[in-house]
Amino acid sequence: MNAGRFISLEGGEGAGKSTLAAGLAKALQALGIPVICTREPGGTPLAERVRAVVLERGDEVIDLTAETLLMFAARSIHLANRIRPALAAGHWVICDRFTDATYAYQGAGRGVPLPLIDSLAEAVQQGTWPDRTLLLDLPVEEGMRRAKRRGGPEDRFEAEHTAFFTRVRDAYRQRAAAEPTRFRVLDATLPPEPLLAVALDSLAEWLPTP
Ligand code: Z5A
Repeated sequence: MNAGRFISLEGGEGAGKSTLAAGLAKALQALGIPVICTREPGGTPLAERVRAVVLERGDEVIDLTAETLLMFAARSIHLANRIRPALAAGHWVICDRFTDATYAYQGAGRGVPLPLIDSLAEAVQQGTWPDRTLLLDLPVEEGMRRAKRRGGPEDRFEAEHTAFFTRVRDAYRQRAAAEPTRFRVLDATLPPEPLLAVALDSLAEWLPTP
């Protein structure tokens, strides 16, 4: 059995992660690779319920610590019930966001101390990190324009302002620079098809040779 690969997609809102995830899954399946697409927070029925709690704009305050704990609670459920079993079965896992999002949004965006995120990541992931993380890098204003075009009610994150999303983008870029083996930074201003081609190139070392 071939080794499963864990691929995460990251970036600011509207960066094109969901579109790229669908394109990647189709292209990998066409190469005979078994693949599941999933997302965080969420990815299992129970973790999706945690997602609803953490994204909804309700009356009760969810403070920084609660928000961070909810992200990791959902991640723990997701790892145990979906990600680890799929990898063990030799499937590729394409995950729309993972722990880098917690560092970017809760850490840089909200100001949660990084040692708290470090210790939760260690306890929950026990060394499970993506083999490759594709960072879809997009100017903040363009991401906000795309998200607005899509319409619908704003969640607790979409209601944030430019300064917040700028901190998120800077944090992602810093993480990518610090871990060049795991990360590839993709120009998310590219249209979907060329972006998919660049993404596939960045996974070439694990793809079957034609
Ligand atoms: N969050 C957190 O705080 N901490 C954590 O640990 C985790 C998450 C895991 C929900 O994430 C929120 O959770 C997120 C961070 C927080 N909040 N924010 N912001 P999400 O991933 O579900 O939400 P999102 O980032 O807002 O995703 P999105 O808006 O669905 O965007 P996307 O998946 O990156 O983009 P898309 O849906 O593929 O495309 C958006 C639009 O752009 C759409 O109209 C497309 O047709 C268009 N598009 C897509 N690709 C392209 C290209 N290449 N060119 C032009 N237009 C494109």
